[in-house]
Amino acid sequence: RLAHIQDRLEIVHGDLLDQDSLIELLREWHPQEVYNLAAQSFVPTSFSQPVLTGEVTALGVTRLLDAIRMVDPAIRFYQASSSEMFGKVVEVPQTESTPFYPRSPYGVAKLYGHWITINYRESYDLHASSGMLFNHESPRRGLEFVTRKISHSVARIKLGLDRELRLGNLEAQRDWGFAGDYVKAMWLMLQQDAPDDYVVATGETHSVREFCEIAFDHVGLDWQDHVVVDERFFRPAEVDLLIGDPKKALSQLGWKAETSFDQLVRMMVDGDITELEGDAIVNQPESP
Ligand code: F7E
Repeated sequence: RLAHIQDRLEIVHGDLLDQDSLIELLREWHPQEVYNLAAQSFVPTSFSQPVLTGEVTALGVTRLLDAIRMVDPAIRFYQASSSEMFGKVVEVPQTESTPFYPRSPYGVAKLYGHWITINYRESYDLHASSGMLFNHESPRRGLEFVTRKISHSVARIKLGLDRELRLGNLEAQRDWGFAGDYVKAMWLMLQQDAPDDYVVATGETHSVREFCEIAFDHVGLDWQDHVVVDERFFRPAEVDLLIGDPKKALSQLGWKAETSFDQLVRMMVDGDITELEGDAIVNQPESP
């Protein structure tokens, strides 16, 4: 997923399970800013691999923060906290002061990461901020997440490569935004004089069903002719409704989401159609 910018990047190895590798990286590269976006981030996998999820997504944050404390406490740190920490929501919409109620081992692990970031900020005076990001999507999203699963399947069905799309809970509601907008908020957090925690969201919520409707409609198809509900994709505990209140990000960072829900859905479907058409051209047999 980095292929489009790989010639402008230097990729080096580090492992959130191996603190020495993190210390080595910081010593060798002297970064001024560190963005921790690494995690076991797929919620269903966190139910089947809860301990691994805790090691990476929770304790991994401590390893990285502690490496920063040891090597150079002036490094500015961003932690990718998640709306999954709000889980079975106790307040609508969710703000920076809404109490947490995670509903998966992933949500629990992210909550640990969130609090250890605050603890290191308060204990060692680190410039450590966390962004409580609501779902952020793009054509580069992994195929296991529902938005990309839908957009990819819509493109395959449109191109005659498939006929049906099997999904779980169509009634789940999420505050979906465009990842390209959200990374600006992350960067802005580290440019502030003081570290802080922010909700990053659009302030709108939509169901999986609505996502399907718009995605199929965009290519002239009716979602009801293709979507099949399959119990295999239901979760042991579900997060039914998320909607963030991004007021603080607007007032303190001057940030707001620029991409609408409709634009996001259409961008993802178009991205998959272009990619699949490209594959079809590449895979065409050579003419004799
Ligand atoms: O599910 C429902 C599913 O897997 C969204 C991660 O980036 O955002 C993401 O977590 C909803 C859930 O994302 C299928 O039950 C229905 O209610 O796309 P998702 P997520 O679990 O919300 C947060 C902010 C993160 O931090 C996470 O790392 O869609 N759903 N049918 C389905 N979900 C999937 N994956 N597949 C289905 O077939």
